[in-house]
Amino acid sequence: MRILLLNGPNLNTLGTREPEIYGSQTLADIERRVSERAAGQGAEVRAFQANSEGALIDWLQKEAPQAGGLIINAGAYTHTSVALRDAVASCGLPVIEVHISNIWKREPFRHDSLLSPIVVGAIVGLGARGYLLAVDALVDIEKGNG
Ligand code: CA2
Repeated sequence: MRILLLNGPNLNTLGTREPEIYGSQTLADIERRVSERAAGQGAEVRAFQANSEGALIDWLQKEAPQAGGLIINAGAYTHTSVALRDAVASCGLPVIEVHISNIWKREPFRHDSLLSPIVVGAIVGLGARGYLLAVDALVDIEKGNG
Protein backbone atom coordinates (compact mmCIF):
# COMPACT_ATOMS: atom_id res chain seq x y z
CA MET A 1 0.00 0.00 0.00
CA ARG A 2 1.23 3.48 -0.84
CA ILE A 3 0.27 6.38 1.44
CA LEU A 4 0.46 9.97 0.26
CA LEU A 5 1.52 12.60 2.80
CA LEU A 6 0.64 16.11 1.68
CA ASN A 7 1.52 19.25 3.65
CA GLY A 8 0.46 22.76 2.74
CA PRO A 9 1.73 26.31 3.15
CA ASN A 10 4.32 27.21 5.75
CA LEU A 11 4.61 23.69 7.11
CA ASN A 12 8.10 23.62 5.56
CA THR A 13 9.11 25.95 8.41
CA LEU A 14 8.05 23.56 11.18
CA GLY A 15 10.55 23.35 14.00
CA THR A 16 11.89 26.85 13.43
CA ARG A 17 9.21 29.10 15.00
CA GLU A 18 6.28 28.94 17.45
CA PRO A 19 7.30 25.61 19.05
CA GLU A 20 4.64 26.16 21.74
CA ILE A 21 2.00 25.73 19.03
CA TYR A 22 3.65 23.46 16.46
CA GLY A 23 6.31 21.58 18.44
CA SER A 24 9.99 21.25 17.67
CA GLN A 25 10.02 18.58 14.97
CA THR A 26 10.88 19.65 11.46
CA LEU A 27 8.88 18.55 8.45
CA ALA A 28 11.78 16.29 7.48
CA ASP A 29 11.56 14.65 10.95
CA ILE A 30 7.84 14.11 10.50
CA GLU A 31 8.20 12.70 6.98
CA ARG A 32 10.88 10.28 8.18
CA ARG A 33 8.82 9.12 11.16
CA VAL A 34 5.72 8.67 9.03
CA SER A 35 7.73 6.60 6.53
CA GLU A 36 9.13 4.43 9.35
CA ARG A 37 5.70 3.94 10.87
CA ALA A 38 4.27 2.94 7.51
CA ALA A 39 7.19 0.63 6.70
CA GLY A 40 6.56 -1.21 9.97
CA GLN A 41 3.10 -2.00 8.64
CA GLY A 42 4.16 -2.94 5.12
CA ALA A 43 3.25 0.40 3.56
CA GLU A 44 5.34 3.02 1.75
CA VAL A 45 5.02 6.80 1.81
CA ARG A 46 5.28 9.49 -0.86
CA ALA A 47 5.58 12.92 0.76
CA PHE A 48 5.20 16.39 -0.70
CA GLN A 49 4.91 19.95 0.62
CA ALA A 50 4.08 23.11 -1.27
CA ASN A 51 3.18 26.67 -0.44
CA SER A 52 0.91 27.15 -3.43
CA GLU A 53 -2.55 25.70 -4.06
CA GLY A 54 -1.83 24.73 -7.65
CA ALA A 55 1.29 22.75 -6.79
CA LEU A 56 -0.60 20.79 -4.12
CA ILE A 57 -3.43 19.99 -6.53
CA ASP A 58 -1.09 19.05 -9.41
CA TRP A 59 0.85 16.66 -7.17
CA LEU A 60 -2.31 15.05 -5.78
CA GLN A 61 -3.79 14.53 -9.25
CA LYS A 62 -0.53 12.92 -10.42
CA GLU A 63 0.01 10.63 -7.40
CA ALA A 64 -3.49 9.57 -6.36
CA PRO A 65 -4.04 6.90 -9.04
CA GLN A 66 -1.07 4.89 -7.68
CA ALA A 67 -1.94 5.29 -3.97
CA GLY A 68 -4.18 3.70 -1.35
CA GLY A 69 -4.69 6.59 1.05
CA LEU A 70 -3.95 10.24 1.75
CA ILE A 71 -2.86 12.09 4.89
CA ILE A 72 -3.25 15.83 4.45
CA ASN A 73 -2.44 18.86 6.53
CA ALA A 74 -3.49 21.64 4.20
CA GLY A 75 -2.30 24.37 6.56
CA ALA A 76 -4.20 27.61 6.10
CA TYR A 77 -5.75 26.32 2.84
CA THR A 78 -7.84 24.10 5.11
CA HIS A 79 -9.93 27.15 5.88
CA THR A 80 -9.96 28.85 2.48
CA SER A 81 -9.41 26.63 -0.56
CA VAL A 82 -12.42 25.32 -2.46
CA ALA A 83 -10.05 24.26 -5.23
CA LEU A 84 -8.05 22.01 -2.90
CA ARG A 85 -11.22 20.63 -1.37
CA ASP A 86 -12.51 19.72 -4.83
CA ALA A 87 -9.23 17.97 -5.66
CA VAL A 88 -9.26 16.01 -2.39
CA ALA A 89 -12.93 15.10 -2.80
CA SER A 90 -12.31 13.67 -6.27
CA CYS A 91 -9.01 11.88 -5.59
CA GLY A 92 -10.76 8.57 -4.90
CA LEU A 93 -8.74 7.79 -1.76
CA PRO A 94 -9.60 7.43 1.91
CA VAL A 95 -8.36 10.70 3.42
CA ILE A 96 -7.31 11.58 6.96
CA GLU A 97 -7.00 15.29 7.77
CA VAL A 98 -4.33 16.19 10.34
CA HIS A 99 -3.76 19.40 12.27
CA ILE A 100 -0.87 19.70 14.65
CA SER A 101 -2.61 22.34 16.74
CA ASN A 102 -6.15 22.25 18.09
CA ILE A 103 -7.81 24.54 15.56
CA TRP A 104 -10.88 24.98 17.79
CA LYS A 105 -8.77 26.40 20.62
CA ARG A 106 -7.45 29.10 18.30
CA GLU A 107 -8.77 32.08 16.36
CA PRO A 108 -12.35 31.75 15.04
CA PHE A 109 -11.17 31.83 11.41
CA ARG A 110 -9.44 28.48 12.03
CA HIS A 111 -12.54 26.77 13.40
CA ASP A 112 -14.00 25.83 10.02
CA SER A 113 -12.37 23.29 7.74
CA LEU A 114 -13.52 22.98 4.13
CA LEU A 115 -11.93 19.51 4.12
CA SER A 116 -13.55 17.96 7.18
CA PRO A 117 -16.91 17.26 5.50
CA ILE A 118 -15.28 15.23 2.72
CA VAL A 119 -12.64 13.22 4.63
CA VAL A 120 -12.94 9.93 6.50
CA GLY A 121 -11.78 11.57 9.72
CA ALA A 122 -9.59 14.22 11.28
CA ILE A 123 -6.90 14.18 13.96
CA VAL A 124 -6.51 17.56 15.58
CA GLY A 125 -4.42 19.03 18.38
CA LEU A 126 -2.23 16.00 19.14
CA GLY A 127 0.96 17.47 17.73
CA ALA A 128 3.08 15.66 15.17
CA ARG A 129 1.94 12.31 16.57
CA GLY A 130 -1.32 12.92 14.73
CA TYR A 131 0.45 12.03 11.48
CA LEU A 132 1.52 8.67 12.93
CA LEU A 133 -1.97 7.92 14.16
CA ALA A 134 -3.24 8.73 10.68
CA VAL A 135 -0.90 6.08 9.21
CA ASP A 136 -2.32 3.48 11.62
CA ALA A 137 -5.87 4.48 10.71
CA LEU A 138 -5.28 4.34 6.95
CA VAL A 139 -3.57 0.94 7.08
CA ASP A 140 -6.44 -0.38 9.19
CA ILE A 141 -9.03 1.06 6.82
CA GLU A 142 -7.21 -0.42 3.83
CA LYS A 143 -7.37 -3.84 5.54
CA GLY A 144 -11.13 -3.47 5.48
CA ASN A 145 -11.55 -2.73 9.16
CA GLY A 146 -13.99 0.11 8.59
O1 CA2 B 1 -2.38 23.06 13.24
C1 CA2 B 1 -2.12 22.84 12.05
O2 CA2 B 1 -1.55 21.84 11.66
C2 CA2 B 1 -2.49 23.90 11.00
O3 CA2 B 1 -2.90 23.24 9.83
C3 CA2 B 1 -1.22 24.69 10.75
C4 CA2 B 1 -1.43 25.88 9.80
C5 CA2 B 1 -2.60 26.74 10.27
O4 CA2 B 1 -2.83 27.76 9.32
C6 CA2 B 1 -3.85 25.93 10.47
O5 CA2 B 1 -4.86 26.78 10.94
C7 CA2 B 1 -3.61 24.81 11.47
C8 CA2 B 1 -0.20 26.79 9.79
C9 CA2 B 1 1.07 26.13 9.49
C10 CA2 B 1 2.13 27.12 9.76
O6 CA2 B 1 3.28 26.43 10.11
C11 CA2 B 1 4.18 27.06 10.89
C12 CA2 B 1 5.26 26.32 11.24
C13 CA2 B 1 6.21 26.86 12.07
C14 CA2 B 1 6.08 28.15 12.52
C15 CA2 B 1 4.99 28.89 12.15
C16 CA2 B 1 4.04 28.34 11.32
